[in-house]
Amino acid sequence: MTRTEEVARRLAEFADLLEAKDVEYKPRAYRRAAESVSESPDPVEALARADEDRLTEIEHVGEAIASKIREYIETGEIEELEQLRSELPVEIDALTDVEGVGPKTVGTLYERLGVQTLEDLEAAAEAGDIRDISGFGRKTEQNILDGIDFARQSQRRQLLGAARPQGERIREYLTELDAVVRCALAGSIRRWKPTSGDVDVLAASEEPGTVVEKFTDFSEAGGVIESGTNKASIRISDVRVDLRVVDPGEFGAALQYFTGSKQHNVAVRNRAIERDLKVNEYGVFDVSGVEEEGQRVGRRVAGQAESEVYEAIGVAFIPPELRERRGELQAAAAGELPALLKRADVCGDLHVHTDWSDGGHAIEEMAREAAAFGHEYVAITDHATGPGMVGGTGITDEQIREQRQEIRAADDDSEIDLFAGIEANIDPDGGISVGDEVLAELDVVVASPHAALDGDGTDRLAKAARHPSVDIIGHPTGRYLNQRPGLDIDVERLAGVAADHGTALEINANPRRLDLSGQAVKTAIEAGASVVIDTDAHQPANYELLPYGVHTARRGWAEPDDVVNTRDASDLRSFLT
Ligand code: DGT
Ligand code: CA
Ligand code: CA
Ligand code: ZN
Repeated sequence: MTRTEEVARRLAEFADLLEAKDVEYKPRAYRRAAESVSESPDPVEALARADEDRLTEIEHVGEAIASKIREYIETGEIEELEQLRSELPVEIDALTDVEGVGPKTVGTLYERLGVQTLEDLEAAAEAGDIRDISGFGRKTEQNILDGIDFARQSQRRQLLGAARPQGERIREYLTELDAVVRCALAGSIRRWKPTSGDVDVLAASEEPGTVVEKFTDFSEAGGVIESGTNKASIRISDVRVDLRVVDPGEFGAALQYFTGSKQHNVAVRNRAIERDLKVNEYGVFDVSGVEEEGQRVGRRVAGQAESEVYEAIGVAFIPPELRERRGELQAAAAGELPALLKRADVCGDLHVHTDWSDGGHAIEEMAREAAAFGHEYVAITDHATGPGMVGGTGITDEQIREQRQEIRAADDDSEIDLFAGIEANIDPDGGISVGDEVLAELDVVVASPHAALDGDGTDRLAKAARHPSVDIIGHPTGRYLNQRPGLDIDVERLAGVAADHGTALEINANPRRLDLSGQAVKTAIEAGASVVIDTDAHQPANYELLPYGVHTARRGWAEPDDVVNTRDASDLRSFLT
């Protein structure tokens, strides 16, 4: 962890502990400062050591917080934080990982029941002690128990958003080596699956020993799990990375094999067998009339390039995102694979937050950065007030009108088109948290569920999709990967309603969400609905999350026409009206 990350983490802990102690306002100030620090392009120690202290140049860092940062850099601790920790000796990160348990709950549970750890929490819930605290009740207690289970179960799989960047760094490092002819990611991260058990990397080389050695020497490696002649596994942070080194002439076959999924590979092998071919990680072999057994027997018909494997079995190349055995082989054989969406097809982002709600930056800045990112338009969609919006982060109907004026003014000065929007809440009964007249004045209305995220949500979301002003259903299930499963949805039925009412279903590109999932996207598109890929940016750096949305759309077999924000600005306006 860099110094800057350490500081950001401590400021966030500060915020949690203050909130647990029911302190007002300050938690939000610390949380915003933590976010700005983590995005700071300059390391904090450099800013602190400049001739003139430059810490307060970081957004949301005032003199009070700057002095805490300075104290940390100079002494390695922050006295006030130590004090808070001793007053509230709880494992705040572990406890707040449980869905439905926020800092305030942690504070109450410590005060009333002495809960300090996840084990304490589980014991208290199982003993039925939590239901007796006012404001909690039986249902909350049960939710906490479910949340603990879910948090534990999920800990084994990494988010794509964490695993993929690790994989990319390893791939770059290996690609630079003289001994490496080719290198690629494989396994579930190459298929852009939302979570993965490990990171699989494949390298082609004539000198596997050298490559394995360099791999286990990688500076970020936190330990070597195993190491052999042509494969090894290391740990980087919490991620397991598996490397296999193969002969360059067999790289394509190995890449096809190790990309999976296992189910897809079974289908490939079965098709091969019908054609007297044998497919394995070493190649594709014509085994007609061959009696002997072995890995490389028969006449080799493919090996070096991955595309040859598909060619050999008489089908078109199947992009990795489709290899989930959802009919891709039949489609490829019939020449009916979709012409998949590409990143360059996406023209803008329709779900973006600013400092009007819980984003960290002004409208003008989010617009400017969207232009710099290459977008043709962006919709400003801050949170409206409503249930589920903790800490008063949402804006009122009156403020929505004020903000609309500001967006229009910013649009006049902007290089790209700005749409005035809102992210409204979908209430448990499907109602929208903003007045109809106000909604009707906006260009883009994203309606999203933020609270009461259990049980079947189909009717609730379908009702929102029917609302004449709603354009997009945001992060439809409300899931947080590894944290909460979100609403159950009959996607086919919801998509039917959405299609009838010209409402798009969102693919939220945030790697914590990836909501809708690829599979749901496929169902939605087949039912006639359109999707939209949004980053839900709360800061400019979040625009970079777009690929996670694009590849999720590809996992859902999306073509450019299925995706609303592949339209240019004027075409989009006609969709929005
Ligand atoms: P993960 O890591 O759980 O997210 O999922 P994958 O798909 O990355 O699975 P992993 O890492 O166990 O193996 C990578 C690929 O290697 C897998 O997608 C297909 C191939 N593979 C591994 N073991 C087997 C096997 O026993 N049979 C077959 N057919 N393929 C395998
Ligand atoms: Ca894997
Ligand atoms: Ca693996
Ligand atoms: Zn949002």
